[in-house]
Order: sequence, then structure tokens, then C-alpha cells
Amino acid sequence: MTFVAAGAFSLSFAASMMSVASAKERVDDKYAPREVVLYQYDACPFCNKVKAFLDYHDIPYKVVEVNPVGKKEIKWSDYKKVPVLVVDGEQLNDSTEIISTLQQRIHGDSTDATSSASDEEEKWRRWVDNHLVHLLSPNIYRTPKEALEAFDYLTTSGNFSTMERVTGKYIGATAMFFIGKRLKKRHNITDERASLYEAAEEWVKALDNRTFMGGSKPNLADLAVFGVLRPIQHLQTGKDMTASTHIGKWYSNMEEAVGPSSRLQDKPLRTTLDKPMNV
Ligand SMILES: N[C@@H](CCC(=O)N[C@@H](CS)C(=O)NCC(=O)O)C(=O)O
Repeated sequence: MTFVAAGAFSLSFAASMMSVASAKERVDDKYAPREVVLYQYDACPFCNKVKAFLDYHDIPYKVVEVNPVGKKEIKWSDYKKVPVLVVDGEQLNDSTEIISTLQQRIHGDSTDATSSASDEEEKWRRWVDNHLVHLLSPNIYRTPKEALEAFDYLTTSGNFSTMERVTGKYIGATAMFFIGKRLKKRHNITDERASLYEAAEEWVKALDNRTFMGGSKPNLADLAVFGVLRPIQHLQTGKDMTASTHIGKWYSNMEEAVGPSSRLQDKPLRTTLDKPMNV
């Protein structure tokens, strides 16, 4: 490759990177929340959906890792699930509600950002909550080996002592293996991998050759799909899905667009025992 050709290549490469990287959406200072605290389980798909939204909009947030056994960190709350987001002192519950409220707020409330969302965007956000998310647990806990891998991986991000991690691992993985089977039955899934691949292809088809469903920038449906898939990306399930479907390109575009975490502390604040996602 000549110097000129190499230069042209790196310029076009930089331009192509910029087209996705510059997709990140910043919030006008006027509407930016002052203090945001996320109560979460690190590997929970719903929590990751909220994080994808906050990261994409560069909204700084503190994280409080909730101990799922006692949930003492959210003792003050009547709502007992995570995520809970406290925005300038106001409690918001439920990932989809949280995101809709934030979306409206960062657009200055005057624009009804939620009602201006397209039917397509709303339809796929619902698809994430009613369909995609239910495919995760049956997949990541599919076999004893995968259950161990998932339990190990997901709890590494929790607040475990080495002792808790080692002793809890086999019991936890066994429990999750059976819970995965129960959830599979509850959601009428016959072949969990086939259903996941089908869902990934369904999503790619819905993209209809667009970079994102939102066009040149991700919309709330893109952020929701990306958020719930993020915790499984390094697990066997995530690797299989990337290898067996066409979702990889969109996923890496999303990684680029969402960019680094805007979380204020490097590591989430931890308490004691954690548990993996159970959806
Ligand atoms: N619809 C809720 C679902 C939240 C949810 O089910 N979160 C799980 C964690 S992944 C939870 O808190 N489960 C109750 C528990 O762990 O006791 C949302 O979108 O935020």
C-alpha cells in the first residue's frame, strides 16, 4: 500500500468511525439532571437498559449495587425491584418508565418526546420487554456448564468475597440451571438457542439495512435491545448468537455510539451477597 493510499484508507476509516461515534447524543445543560443514582444488580438486563440510555446521553450517575438477599439498600422504597433511579431526589421505577421519563425530561418536557416516538420504536421497545428479555435466562443457564460459566461471570461483577464466590458458585449455578428450565416452560420456549437466534434475525430484519433503527442515531428501541444484550455478550450465549446471526455489525455500531460508561465511580458500590439475573 502506498503512503497516499494508506493515508486515504486511514482517512476513510476515521470518517466511518466518526459517523457512528458522533452518533452520541449530549443533553443540553439546561435539562441535564444534577444528581442521578441507580440502584441495580450489575448484570440485570433491565438495569443495563437504563445504563445504556445514561451512557449514550453522557449523563453521569452513581451506582448502588443492591444485595438481592436483603435488599437493604432499597429498604426505603415500596417498590422492591431494580432498577430504581433517583433523579434529583425523585424516585423512578421500571426501566421502560424510567427511560421514557428521562427522555421527556432531557428534551425539556415541552416536547412530548414519548408521544413523538414512532410506532415502530414503541413496538420494538415492547418486544424487548415482552419477548427478548425472556429468552436470556433459559439460554445463559442452558446446560450445567453454561450455568457455571454464567454464574461465575455474572457474580464476578457482584460484591462477593472469594469465599462466597467459590462456595456459592455450585449451589447458585445449580439453582439457576433449574430456574432457567422453569422460565423456558413458562414462556413456551422449546429450543432456547433457536428462539434467541430467531429474535436476533428478527431485529436485524426490522433494521432494514439502516445503521440503527433510529437511522443515523440510535433510538430508544436500539438502546433497549443493546442494553439487555450487553450482560450476555461475553458468555457462550452471546458468542453463539454473534457467530450464528447477523446481529454483530449493529451491535458493534451500538458499542461505538453508546461509548464509555458515564458512571461516576469506577466500580459499583457493593454490599454483600449478590445473585444473577432471574427474568
Ligand atoms: N419491569 C421491570 C422489571 C424489573 C425486574 O424484574 N427486575 C428484577 C431484576 S433483573 C428484579 O428486581 N427482580 C426482583 C428480585 O430480584 O427480587 C423493569 O423493566 O424494570
